[in-house]
Amino acid sequence: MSEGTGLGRFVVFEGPEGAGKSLQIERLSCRLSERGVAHVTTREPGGTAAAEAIREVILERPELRLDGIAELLLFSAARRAHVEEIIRPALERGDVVLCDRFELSTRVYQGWARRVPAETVGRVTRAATGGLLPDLYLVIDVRVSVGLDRQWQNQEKTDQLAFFAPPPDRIESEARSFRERVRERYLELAATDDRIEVVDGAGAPDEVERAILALLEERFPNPFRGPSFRR
Ligand code: T5A
Repeated sequence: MSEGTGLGRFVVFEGPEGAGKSLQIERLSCRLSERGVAHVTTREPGGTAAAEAIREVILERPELRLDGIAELLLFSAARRAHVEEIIRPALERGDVVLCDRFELSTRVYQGWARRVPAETVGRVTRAATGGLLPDLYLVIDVRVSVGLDRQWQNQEKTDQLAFFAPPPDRIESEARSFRERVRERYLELAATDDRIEVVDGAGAPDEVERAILALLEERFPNPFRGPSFRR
């Protein structure tokens, strides 16, 4: 953790849509529970009532016109509430925080794909986070076509349970070239920053999970190394 007084680890899962972030967070959370490790799982945008309300505006109202700067400000407002109410208190208690997306998403989606200047993204983000950065970003990398297929399959499961399928959200409705830019940017940033590790997300869920556990055990023996993490 770059700031704060607690001993908790702050691990963020990133990657393109449909990469398998939520699934792997759920699995890691089960592993930590088995070992009695105090932890919190959360997501962006979201995690608090205010941030969930902002999420609805940003993602579920694609008819609203928002440019890259407006998106940056909204994601950042949600992040501010999330950091102050959930993430920082959890880290100060010494809990592990597993978060689905954080400021790397903003650098990639608003900064790169929406072309908001990096300096603007950096300044707004620092105001929102107070300088808090994760110990590690785990980027689950999949080809765009794989992510799209998985989202479709997920959608099919939801459709069987509901009369009306939700329409694609603001970002999901973007063209495939937007998704390609997103994926490329994650890989470029990972190549220049040791806080960012890339995990191949193409294999079966168990295989991806094993790769994530191996990486975490190596980076943070405490609290991730232990017999119950091995199958
Ligand atoms: N955003 C977010 C910004 O633009 N700026 C920001 O600052 C932030 C914080 C968030 C959107 O907001 C944007 C980025 C996003 O577009 P979201 O709904 O939270 O929207 O979207 P995602 O985070 O992309 O969530 P997804 O659910 O689409 O992707 P996940 O979580 O990566 O994938 P997951 O785990 O839900 O898996 C999808 C399906 O694939 C299966 C799962 O069971 C599920 O059905 N699956 C696998 N199948 C086969 N093999 C595997 N290895 C599998 N792993 C998962």
